[in-house]
Parts: sequence; C-alpha cells; structure tokens
Amino acid sequence: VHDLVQHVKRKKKKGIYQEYEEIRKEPPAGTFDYSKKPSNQIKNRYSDVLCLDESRVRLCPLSEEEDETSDYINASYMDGYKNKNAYIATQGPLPKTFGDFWRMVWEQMVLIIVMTTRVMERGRVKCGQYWPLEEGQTEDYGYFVVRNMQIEMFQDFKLSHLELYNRQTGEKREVSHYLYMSWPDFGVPKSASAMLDFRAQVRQRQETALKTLYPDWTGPPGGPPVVVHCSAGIGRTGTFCTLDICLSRLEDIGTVDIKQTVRRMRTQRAFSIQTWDQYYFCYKAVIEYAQQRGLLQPVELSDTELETDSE
Ligand code: PTR
Ligand code: PTR
Repeated sequence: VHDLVQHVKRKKKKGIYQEYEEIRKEPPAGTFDYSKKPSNQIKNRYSDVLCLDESRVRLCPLSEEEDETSDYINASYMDGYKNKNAYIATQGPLPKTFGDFWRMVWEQMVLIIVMTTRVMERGRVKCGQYWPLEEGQTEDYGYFVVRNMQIEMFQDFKLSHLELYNRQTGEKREVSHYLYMSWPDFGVPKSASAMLDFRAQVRQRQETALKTLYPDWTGPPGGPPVVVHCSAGIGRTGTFCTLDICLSRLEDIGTVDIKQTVRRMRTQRAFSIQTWDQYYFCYKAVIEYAQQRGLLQPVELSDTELETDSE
C-alpha cells in the first residue's frame, strides 16, 4: 500500500486520469457475436453495451425445440481475487428478461444479488422492477415465483430477503438482494467508507449464506458467483468488483494493483469502469480502507496534496 500511495502522489489526479485513458484506448479482448444476433439484440438494455462471447453466461436450454439464441442473457462471468467466476456482472434486467434473470440466478445457485443503481434516476428508467419491492409481496416471473420475505433498512442500502420458488421442480431457495441507494448515476459514492462497509456486509453474507444454505458445497471455495448489476453492468458494477478484488488482495498479501485489475476485468466484461472518477475512486477507497485498518498512517495522503496538480 505504501507503493500505492507513492504512485498516487507521484501521478496526482492528472496522471491517474491518463492511466485510465490508456486503459480505455485498449480494444476489447474478443467478439460480441452472440450479443449482436438479431433475436438477442432486444435483450440488451443498451445497444452499445454487449457481452464478450467467451465470458458470457449461458442459460440452460429449457427444451430441445428451442432455438440457439434462447440461452442468451446480457451477463458476463468475472474472476475475483484467486476465485474464478466470483461474480456475474450483468445489466439491469429488462421486463422481457426478468424470467431469464431469475433462471440465471437459479441455475448458477446464486446467493447474493448486489444492485448499485436505483430503478429510476433523474427521471429515467435505469433498471426494471424485477423483484417484489414490498415486504410480503409475491411476484410471478414465468418459471419462478419470488416472494419478498423481509426487508432490512440500513443507512445507504436496503437488504431484501427473497424466496425463490421454482415452479418446475417445486424447490425453494433463499436469495439476499442488496440495493445500494446512494450511488448517483454519472458519479461515485460521496464517501468511500459507506461503500467499504457495504462491501464488507456483502462479503460476510456470502460467507454465512454459503455455510448455512449449502453446507456440503464442493464448488469453488468462494461459493457461487455474486450477481452484481447496475444499469448497463459496466460502470458502477466494474467499480464495485474492482474494489472487492483489490481489497481481498490487500487483506491477503498487502499489495494492490488497480490498473491490472481493471485491465483484466475488461477482458471479461468489456468497458468495465466508465468514467475516470470511478477509476480514481478505487484508489481513494483502497487508501481509505488501508488507513481504517491501520496499514497506513492517516497523514500519508492528504487530499490537498492530490488536488494541486488536478484538472
Ligand atoms: N456512457 C456514457 C457516454 O459514453 O457518454 C457515459 C455514461 C457514464 C453514461 C456513466 C452513464 C453512466 O452512468 P450511470 O448509469 O452509472 O450514471
Ligand atoms: N449507452 C449508454 C450510455 O452511453 O449512456 C450505456 C451506459 C449506460 C453505460 C449506463 C454505462 C452506464 O453505467 P452503469 O454501467 O454504471 O450502469
């Protein structure tokens, strides 16, 4: 982390901006053929936010007669720290993909959904209302019925305990739905510490949910993928996952590499992290975290030092 502070001090805001610009200029690491198929285009929220063929999540075919595109959803696997496919990064579901979304959650045995956008922002729909909003409410999504069992309110986020019922098999499962409410669109959270607390909660819940719901789990040690989405599934989603990866590495070996983390993430979910201040936020949040943990002296980085060379 001391190296990271030196890096940020040396580069100041402008240098970090250039670093982000370099990442942005790199061409995407593969093809988007599946996302572009005519029958799939209507399943993309944004025509310019597609998923790479190689890392896309495939839905299991429901029947043999289905055509070859019915396994498509705008969602990508992303690796975590030492954990393959730790996340599924996806767009905010569209009304016509609600059923597909819940199918994916079921098939991938997802325990946690992290939503970092609100349904409406500045008068525009950013994401469909794909889960029952009120406590006690039940909604029908084709093969799945979802019931909102209980809601817990926190300062910056809301946790809904959902029950997912599979009509075909008659099985039920629990899924935790986290809605982070104070992340403005086109921006970054006001304070890093709120985001850091949120991330800690999500981590903790994934761990306890895995132990209680799948005690005999034999898959990857981190458990099933955590579904993370915003509106397009690249900006805020990429920022959240970058932080989670960097902090896990920091906890483990005491170092971070934000640039490589983002570059690597972009090979799985193209265009991850959308604005330079989201990128810069990752630096600030990692440093704040290190200070919280006593890994850095609070005096090592003052904001004034960073601002001097900015804009
Ligand atoms: N994609 C937009 C552009 O290229 O101009 C920029 C943009 C960035 C739009 C972020 C929306 C963004 O985000 P959010 O939904 O996170 O505000
Ligand atoms: N076409 C949209 C735009 O350029 O505004 C794509 C877009 C939308 C990109 C939102 C990023 C967005 O942000 P996020 O991934 O954080 O929802």
